Amino acid sequence: MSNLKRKLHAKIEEWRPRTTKLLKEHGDVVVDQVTISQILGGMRGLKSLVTDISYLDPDEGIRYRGYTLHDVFEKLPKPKGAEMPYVEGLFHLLLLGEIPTESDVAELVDEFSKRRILPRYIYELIDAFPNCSHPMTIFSSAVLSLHRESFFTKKYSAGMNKMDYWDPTYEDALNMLAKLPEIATYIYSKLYRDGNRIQSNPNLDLGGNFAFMMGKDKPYDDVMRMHFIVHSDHEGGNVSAHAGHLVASSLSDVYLSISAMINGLAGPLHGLASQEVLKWLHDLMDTMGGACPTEAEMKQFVWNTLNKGHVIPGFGHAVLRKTDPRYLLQREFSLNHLPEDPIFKYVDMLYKVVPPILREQGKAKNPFPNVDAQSGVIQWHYGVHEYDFYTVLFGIGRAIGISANIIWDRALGYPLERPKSLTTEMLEKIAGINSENAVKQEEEKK
Ligand code: NMX
Ligand code: MLT
Repeated sequence: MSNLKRKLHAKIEEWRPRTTKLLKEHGDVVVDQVTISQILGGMRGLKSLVTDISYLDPDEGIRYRGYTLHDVFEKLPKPKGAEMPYVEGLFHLLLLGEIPTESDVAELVDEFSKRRILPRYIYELIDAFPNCSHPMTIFSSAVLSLHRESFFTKKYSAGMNKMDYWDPTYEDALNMLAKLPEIATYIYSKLYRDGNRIQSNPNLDLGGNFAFMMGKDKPYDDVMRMHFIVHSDHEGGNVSAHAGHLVASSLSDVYLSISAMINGLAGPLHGLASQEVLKWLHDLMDTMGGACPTEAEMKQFVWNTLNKGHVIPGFGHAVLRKTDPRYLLQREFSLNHLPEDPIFKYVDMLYKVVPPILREQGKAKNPFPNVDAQSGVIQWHYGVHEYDFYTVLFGIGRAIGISANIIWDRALGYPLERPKSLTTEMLEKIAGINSENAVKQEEEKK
């Protein structure tokens, strides 16, 4: 058994009594009340999920296991000469809540490397897609198809004690995470490089190997380490995290659950916004004939977008009420590495002009930029111009956090998720409204 798995087992044994005590002795304690606007408004702000992997404060932003992003980037071990930490170290942190040592990370780098090989049928599956397919569709299908490799599913059908569910889930998670860079870069070479594929280098860490397979030189390895780390988790209620957790709650294995997570991420209000931002910026560039717009022209473009009834991609958030620290971190990287990039200059101007406009419009609760407003610009700068691929990159990062969550879901025995739904009429009754329908039905009963 690896050190990580041994330590995880000990942590699980230590943690279980806390959940059991809460449930058995304090199960009736009221945490929150629910209003009609929450029920009709996408459950916004409803405290009804639990995760110990990360917590999102509306003003401060995300903390992974209690660490701010700044702490995470400062404390996690880095490859020699690298600016950004090992992604494998982040997985250790999310899973155990502890900053790993250099040797912890080395062990995990080795584990990932050993598990990275894809079965032949995954290449064949990817090849079978028409080239006009969206890369997220192929990505999700490839992960879904790996379901036949699941240890959890095999052990479950053979009969397994509930207390052991976490173990094959852990094995599935590591096997899947190690394969995601291979899947993603194979999709990239099929769709955008006429199938010319660069084989992986088993001596590199996940971020380094990803850059290698993309055929990119330094500092793209650091770009990807940063990218995967900042996108890995955003507490439990965002669409991708919630989709992954929900599907896993029926004891679907990691592959089925992460495929669902990817499908949630593929929507334009969630992860697809990273591609939407670049698309929108290129529309602006076309309008400007490539020239940098003045502030007044930029404002007009933003208003035109709003007046068409469209959202400004990369701005706003369901929970955050300040600029996303993930945006700021990537902005800092951009200021250091690509300050003269024309698209970065556009993004920088948007940072200034969009918030006052969204405030003036008076709809968005948070007028500030989110993670997606910056990530694509960096990819573009380093030559990844196929922006419909950006959400796949988000997906690799997010799978790291959601896998850690699913392993803990299994370890703590979280049950099938099954909230109760009501009808509109029931809500009307609760609100004291005598709707036409309610009156009619009352009359019919008489
Ligand atoms: N541009 C224009 N209108 C906006 C924006 C925006 N960027 N953000 C919010 N609004 C509108 C929103 O559409 C809603 O309008 P209506 O009342 O007509 O339905 C109103 O403001 C209130 O929305 P909020 O309560 O502020 O936001 P909500 O929690 O519903 O949605 C987002 C959050 C992130 C979906 C929303 O801000 C948005 O659509 N942003 C643009 C897309 C985006 O960047 N998504 C990525 C989010 C991060 N991620 O990676 O997932
Ligand atoms: C995320 O990273 O999941 C997004 O910022 C959306 C969210 O947290 O709701």
